Amino acid sequence: MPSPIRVLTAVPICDGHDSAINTINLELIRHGIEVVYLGYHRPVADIVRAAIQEDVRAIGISSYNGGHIEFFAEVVDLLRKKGADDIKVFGGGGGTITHDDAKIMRRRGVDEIFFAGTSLEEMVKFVHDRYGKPRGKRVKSKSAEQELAHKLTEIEDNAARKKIRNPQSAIRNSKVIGFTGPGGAGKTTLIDELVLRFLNQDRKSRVAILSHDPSVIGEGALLGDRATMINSQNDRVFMRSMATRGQAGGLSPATQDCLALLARSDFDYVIIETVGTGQEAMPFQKNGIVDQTILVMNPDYGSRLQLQKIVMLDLADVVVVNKSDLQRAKTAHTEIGQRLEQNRRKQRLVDTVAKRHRDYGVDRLFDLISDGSPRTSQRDVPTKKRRKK
Ligand code: B12
Ligand SMILES: Nc1nc2c(ncn2[C@@H]2O[C@H](COP(=O)(O)OP(=O)(O)OP(=O)(O)O)[C@@H](O)[C@H]2O)c(=O)[nH]1
Ligand SMILES: [Mg+2]
Repeated sequence: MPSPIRVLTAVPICDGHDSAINTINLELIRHGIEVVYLGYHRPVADIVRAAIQEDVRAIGISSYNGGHIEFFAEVVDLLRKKGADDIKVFGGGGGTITHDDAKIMRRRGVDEIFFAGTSLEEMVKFVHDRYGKPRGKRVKSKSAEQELAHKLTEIEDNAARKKIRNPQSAIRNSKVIGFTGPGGAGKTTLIDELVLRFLNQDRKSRVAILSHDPSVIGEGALLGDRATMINSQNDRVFMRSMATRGQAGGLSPATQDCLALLARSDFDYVIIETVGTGQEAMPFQKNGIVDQTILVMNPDYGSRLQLQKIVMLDLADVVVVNKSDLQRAKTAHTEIGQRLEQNRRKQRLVDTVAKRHRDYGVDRLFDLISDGSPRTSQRDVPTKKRRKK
């Protein structure tokens, strides 16, 4: 089965009209397309950076507050400048984009503009017809970032066709940190706050994030973690969103290989976020590549009995009670603390409020994971040079 088409959608800077794009995202997903949604109020540079890292076929822009001729053209021009003009641009904006405007926009490199009254079916058909054909041979990448993005696509496509996987390399440059936990516990918000600290700690450090959202084989998915990210929209951060494409357990069939590639690329830290998981999940392989696992809990997990069933509580190196601003957080801390005591392992328990800037708990968590050098992994993998600090 061919891999799903991947597109990125966004709303331009100074524009909060996201109702149209939310409707269109849903329709695209329902018809087998993977949509990386970047959110609203997004500048050109963020859109182009994300599109290149995600290696999407096209960018769909929904614009209502004017300035669309310039904005769309700037996206096309920056893609060209970055040697990424294989990524196409299309979009709409109801009655705010006139037919005359659209003519100019097409001349400046935009593939298609959809007007008020167009059926959703027509737009989905356009995406399938225009961006659904297999990609031709790819031209040489203009940047290391683009090359990495292309390789990740290759791994993902090959995993789908069950071809030989990318050989695992023993060489590592990065510390790999795995985040897992129930849906909505605040994993992405927390990662974004930690990224801010990684970037501030060392002005040269680079971070990669591999983020997962659920999907069924051959079907679409909303890859929405980027929309929650603020600090991670940064040239020193490489973020890639992956759909699980039918695999249970919170990761995708291509995760291990993509992770191995990222870990031997030029990043100080590689952070992986699983799909929101339940009681059964043990997403990270026992002898795998993840150096440290962080379980992010919501204070509202139910009762003590639920805690007994959560397997990840036995395995995580650090357990975070996020949303500790909520009423139940104190009880949650006590109950989880008692549960961890039974394990008789050196596990850490940290309370955080990820949505608050400069949160003391997030600082503490940062100290626990940024110990300067990667912990020797379970496989005793030799660590190649670390970037000079
Ligand atoms: C809903 C709406 C709002 C909602 C937004 C809710 C939300 N979260 O999106 C609210 C009430 C919050 C709002 C606020 C404002 N709005 Co308003 N809003 C609208 C309204 C009524 C509908 C837009 C819409 O969502 N349509 C539904 C979509 C699905 O249909 P469509 O627009 O016809 O689009 C079709 C195609 O173009 C295509 N399409 C659209 N986008 C894309 C993208 C892709 C990738 C593809 C493939 C296709 C596609 O899909 C549709 C298919 O039929 C329009 C007026 C109008 N009738 O268009 C004004 C309008 C866009 N708003 C306007 C204004 C001025 C504002 C405010 C500045 C008002 C104010 N003074 O505070 C604020 C700004 C908000 C902000 N932060 O940016 C103006 C813009 C004027 C301009 N550009 O010259 C408009 C045109 C109203 C007007 N006539 O003055 N607004
Ligand atoms: N009250 C409170 N809300 C928070 C906190 N951290 C995150 N949130 C909110 O919780 C919601 C979910 O946050 P995400 O970071 O998207 O959670 P997630 O675990 O990544 O979610 P999935 O990827 O969908 O599993 C958002 O609305 C956040 O603003 C916190 O410390 N306190
Ligand atoms: Mg998330």
